[in-house]
Amino acid sequence: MSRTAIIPGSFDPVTLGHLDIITRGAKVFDRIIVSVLNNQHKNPLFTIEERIELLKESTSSLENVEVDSFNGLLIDYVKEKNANAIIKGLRAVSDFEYELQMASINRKLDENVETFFMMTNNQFSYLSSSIVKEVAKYGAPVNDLVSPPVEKALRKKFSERI
Ligand code: COD
Repeated sequence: MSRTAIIPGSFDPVTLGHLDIITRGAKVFDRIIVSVLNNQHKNPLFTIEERIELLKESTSSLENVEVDSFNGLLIDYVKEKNANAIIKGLRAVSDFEYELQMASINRKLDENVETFFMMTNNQFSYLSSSIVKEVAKYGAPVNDLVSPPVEKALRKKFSERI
C-alpha cells in the first residue's frame, strides 16, 4: 500500500525550515503533497501562484514530492487526495498548543487520518516566513534562510515596493 502524506501550510514564502521538513518527510512516505492553503482572509506577500511556483522550484530535486493548493478544511482535502497522513513541523513549545488543537479536531473529523509531528532541525528552530520577510524587507541577506529562487523573488518583490 502506497503511503501519501500532506504537508500543509501558508508557505509565504517557503523557508529552509519548511524544506528540511519536506525533505525528511519524503524519506519516510512514498508520496508527499505539499499543499498551500488558499486563504482569502490573510494578506500574503506572494500570490498563491507565486508560492506554488517557488515551492516547485525549491523541491524540484525531490522525486516523490508534488505541490498543490487547497481551500476549506484540510481533512476534506486529505481525503480527496487519498492520503492517510498529515505532517507538521514543530519549532518550539509555543507551536505545540495550536498544533495539538488542530490534530485533535482533525482526528475528530476523521479518525483514519494521522498527524505526524517532526521536530525542527535545531539550525532552523527560529525560522519562519514572517522572520524571513522582515529581514528581506530591510535588505539584509537571506541566503542562509531560503532557497536561491526564493531569495531572488524576495529581492524582486521588495525592490518593486520601494
Ligand atoms: N522548522 C520546522 N517546521 C516549520 C518551520 C521550521 N523552521 N517553519 C514552519 N514550520 C512548519 C509549521 O509548524 C507548519 O507545520 C508548516 O511548517 C507550515 O508553516 P506555515 O507557517 O507556512 O503555515 P501555517 O502554520 O500558516 O499553516 C496552517 C495550516 C494551513 C496548516 C492550517 O491553518 C490549516 O490546516 N488550515 C485549513 C483549515 C482547517 O482545516 N482547519 C482545521 C479545522 S478547524
